[in-house]
Amino acid sequence: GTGKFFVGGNWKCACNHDDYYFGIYNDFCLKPVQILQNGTKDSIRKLVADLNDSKLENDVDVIVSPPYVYIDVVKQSLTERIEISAQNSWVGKGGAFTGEISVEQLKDIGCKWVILGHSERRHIIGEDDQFIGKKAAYALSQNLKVIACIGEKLEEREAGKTFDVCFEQMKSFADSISNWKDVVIAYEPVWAIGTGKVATPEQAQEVHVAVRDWLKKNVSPEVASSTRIIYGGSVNGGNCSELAKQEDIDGFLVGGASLKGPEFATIVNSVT
Ligand code: G2H
Repeated sequence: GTGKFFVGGNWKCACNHDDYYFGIYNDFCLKPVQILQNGTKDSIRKLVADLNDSKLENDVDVIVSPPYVYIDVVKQSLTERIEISAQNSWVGKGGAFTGEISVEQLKDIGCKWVILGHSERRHIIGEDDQFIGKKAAYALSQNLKVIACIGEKLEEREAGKTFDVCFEQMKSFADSISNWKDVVIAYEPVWAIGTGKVATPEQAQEVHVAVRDWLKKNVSPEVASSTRIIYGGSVNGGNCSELAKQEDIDGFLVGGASLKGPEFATIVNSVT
């Protein structure tokens, strides 16, 4: 692998693990009764306590990404061993942008990272490549590190367009990023997200190599050999070690399975 193994927990809109896979997630978290029971101060307190109790291998960067409203309380109660990421950020300097959260504010409450270009923001919220690229440039300019997400939809994979789509998304990041040292790329095939259908280690490896090769040709050999490319999409305690063995899988971005402390620790400790 490349660099230090990197495992991020993306808590998303804080659904409970089981509902996330078996009910709510497919309706984009719109079932109010279940939502009321999950992703609350109580469930987050429990998750933080479990993470504080878990034994994490030393040689891994570990990050969690709570919903905005819980970042401050998580930052104050979570072990400093784990860094905090936001799930999104505003595209420029803060100002009159109702409902948005600025990079400056995220830095102020102790965030070190932001996830940008997640497929849920691309395909549900409608953020486009250019907007996401601008967000990355602004976050990096303020020293907020970026987890830059790419990935193809099922129909794109079936049409043989996986590489085209990923390279196009890479291009818009590359057009706005000049310093790659604070960037981690997350390859998350959309068909594998929250579906329980994980990519096979070979399927993931194939895209990771292609992305690294793209970086080599389009950015530089140095960036290609030093930038971590992590995999996301239905990673869990059972499938992580096979994936982690792949040469170009440098870590994971974990959704559903990051909502259970012990399982998340198993994934962190799958470092090879
Ligand atoms: C992909 C992933 C985390 P999950 O979105 O970013 O979610 O592990 O639930 O598929």
